[in-house]
Amino acid sequence: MSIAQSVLQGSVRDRQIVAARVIVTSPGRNFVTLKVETRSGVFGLGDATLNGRELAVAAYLEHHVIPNLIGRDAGCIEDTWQFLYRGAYWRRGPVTMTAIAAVDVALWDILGKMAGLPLYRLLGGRSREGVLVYGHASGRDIEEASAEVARFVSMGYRAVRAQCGVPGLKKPYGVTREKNAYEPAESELPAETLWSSPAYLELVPKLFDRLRADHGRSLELLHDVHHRLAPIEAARLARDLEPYRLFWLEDATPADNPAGFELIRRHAVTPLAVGEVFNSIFDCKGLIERQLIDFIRTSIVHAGGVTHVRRIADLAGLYQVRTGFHGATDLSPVTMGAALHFDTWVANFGIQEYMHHTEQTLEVFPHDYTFRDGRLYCGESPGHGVDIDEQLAQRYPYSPRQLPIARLEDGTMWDW
Ligand code: GCO
Ligand code: MG
Repeated sequence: MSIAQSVLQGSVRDRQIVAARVIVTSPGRNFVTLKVETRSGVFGLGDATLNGRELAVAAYLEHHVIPNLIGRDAGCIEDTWQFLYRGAYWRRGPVTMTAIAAVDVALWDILGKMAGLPLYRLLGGRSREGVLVYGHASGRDIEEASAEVARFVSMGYRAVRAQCGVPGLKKPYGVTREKNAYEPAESELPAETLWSSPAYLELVPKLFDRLRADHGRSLELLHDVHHRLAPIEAARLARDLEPYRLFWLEDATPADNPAGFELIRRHAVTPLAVGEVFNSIFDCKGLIERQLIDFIRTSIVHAGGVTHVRRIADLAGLYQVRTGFHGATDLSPVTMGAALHFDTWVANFGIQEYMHHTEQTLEVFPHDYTFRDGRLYCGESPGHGVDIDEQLAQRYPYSPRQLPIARLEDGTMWDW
């Protein structure tokens, strides 16, 4: 029986996709959500948010994906994934892979709801009780950053990412203005920031020297370079940070050329994390197989959903590379919900990034995950456990915003 025929029979008929739509909402920041509905009335949600490029994914879904979904069997998750990936002819890229992810996560959500099982059980069951997360502490200077780390420790965090202002550089990456989560995409046109690698390289070892002195050896500390350094500079920083035993140093250099990481490896044993901007297993493959990284950050929302990221995690597992999914606030609670189920199941779990969403966002996305003692716990409700309040969502119309750019002091464009 062909797939087209099978959707018309028995319970398969209940699983037939009868509607799908894109919901764009901006409760403090933009989110794009795909809602897929079946004939039985069961629906699934997938996140399709690509920060600063939201409407590209919304249009891709509306014009090029949704028409293909109507009439399909929502239970054919693998076939739908292959259809959207191979069938487009134009493969990969963040827009395509985010759109595919939204469909994939929505279909896993439907499968869970129809089976009456939480997503982690569909994947293979629980490997751990709770999911270790890291929060974001930052300060305009070292003093303030250390006080913020203390605040995270007092909230129960066992792992904290620390970022700090660099003297002379305006709008440093990762430093919040208030005690809210860092939201870089703040204006319609990109904000201009200033960068200096020498000034940064002087400062960061001092920051971690102070953090170890103030907070002891057992707290897990992380840091994000945000793709700013040349490989040999990244190697120097990774070596300078060795005494402070980081959990990881993230995006130490742009990964466009994976061989750059060989230079870092040659000089330092600081663990390396990469991959939040990756969107397929082919971006990850070289770094993993050559054992140039320790944590892979590629997330469900930007890399084709659960179906594809599961393959990335399995490949990583062969080389003892662990997961450390991207979890900034521009990934919606839908992604957080799905990621926590994945993290609860996956054998080679490392850590999960957790930037707390604003209360406004959390109201729009009712969810059943909870934070306790430095860990997040996924809920037991069927599917991924995150919903959307569509009426409330309507009250927050899309607001155009782009990510900042960075320039050197002489005006040269740099990596933000
Ligand atoms: C992180 C990231 C974010 C990104 C943001 C871009 O490690 O959390 O680097 O801060 O900059 O997700 O949209
Ligand atoms: Mg990052």
